[in-house]
Amino acid sequence: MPTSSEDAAHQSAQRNRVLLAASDAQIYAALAGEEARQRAGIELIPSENYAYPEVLAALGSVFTNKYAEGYPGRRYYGGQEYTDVIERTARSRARKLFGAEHANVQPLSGAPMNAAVYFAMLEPGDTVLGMDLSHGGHLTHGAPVSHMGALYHWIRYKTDPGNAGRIDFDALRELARTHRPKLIVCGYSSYPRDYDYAQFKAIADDVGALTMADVSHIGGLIAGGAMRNPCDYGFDFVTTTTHKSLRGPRGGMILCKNSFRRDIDRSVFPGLQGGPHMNQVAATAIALGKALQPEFKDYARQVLDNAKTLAAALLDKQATLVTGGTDNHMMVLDCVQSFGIDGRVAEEALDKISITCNKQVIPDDPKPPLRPSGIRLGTPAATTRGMAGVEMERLAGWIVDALRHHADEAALARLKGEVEEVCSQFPVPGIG
Ligand code: DSN
Repeated sequence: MPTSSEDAAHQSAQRNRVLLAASDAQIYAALAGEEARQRAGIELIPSENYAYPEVLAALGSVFTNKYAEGYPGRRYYGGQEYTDVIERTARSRARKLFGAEHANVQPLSGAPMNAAVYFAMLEPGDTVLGMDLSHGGHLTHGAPVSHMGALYHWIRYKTDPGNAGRIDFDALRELARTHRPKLIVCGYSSYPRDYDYAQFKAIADDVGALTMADVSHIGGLIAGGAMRNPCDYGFDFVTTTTHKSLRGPRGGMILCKNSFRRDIDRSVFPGLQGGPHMNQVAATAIALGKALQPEFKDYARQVLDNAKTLAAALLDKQATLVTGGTDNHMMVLDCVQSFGIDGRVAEEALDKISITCNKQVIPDDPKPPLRPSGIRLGTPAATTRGMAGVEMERLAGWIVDALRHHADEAALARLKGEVEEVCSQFPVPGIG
């Protein structure tokens, strides 16, 4: 029996949707189309997920109306009795989940989150060590096309093909000793392995560098206890987005030691951003609350189990995976080597069978970023829908069939039917 506040919430959500449908048919049709797309197919982009329904509710709430420059108890505008509650709650949940001394939950997303750390700790021209983009690093880890790449002197470390594509710590130590960076950044968006944070920290200590781990992809897997936590290794800064494996809103968080609290908070606001998006902060608090529940550990473990099962099944079917497999939630499939096609053709073939992935450069890719050699696959979203080992095995079969028969429209149509039939048995949180 719903309570009266549940009834009221239901009516208000329904009313808002009806209003939208009546007042802007064009946008409503796109929204309905996107819901149908998400329901019909399997999402394998490793950085995407299905937000909790409660997160969607908070994002669409009246907190979007509120300006809240400053921090709890120290705001520049009145009317903060509820915004302070949600921000304090989000910060304390983040500290508890990661074992961090301080959490700033205001970054609008991943790129400003990382920029805020750099602006807090670095002067223009300072030397930073970051992972090369094609080897798994992120744009904000010093890619030349980013403003951050231009502002600081980035030295890029790579993986070692002679060591199964793992990070080459000897070369990293050598680079650190030669260039004496002020900051060493680790973290990835396409490196399918866990990180040896102890080695990073030892190298940083050796040269007197600060340490930052950008765990945006695996924040939820760390929170769920399934992967190593850089906070346990004494990292100075840990950054994570909140919309990937954490299933929260699009946003970011910076975790740091108390000694950096003032610098980080001032760098986020007023240094880089204006008013925080309080609807996003409310949604972050909700996602962090969910991650504190015991069942979130099962989710995190299942994401990794599913990735291992999918990787093993792909390898069984003669696919080539960068590093030969995965320790985390994602894998990078070398389509040129496996199927003689580039990543764009592969992405388009999978789109046609309602499997969404993204084309992906592989280490030192000879091909350009819009026609790279690989694709990137990940399991957080499929796991959220309840898919497990059986579905992962089937997925591997569909993927390999589609890539082998990428020009055969009839074969693709048959595969699409099979994918969508299975998806119909796994509702999408928030839209059913
Ligand atoms: N776009 C995200 C990813 O896919 O990894 C990171 O910015």
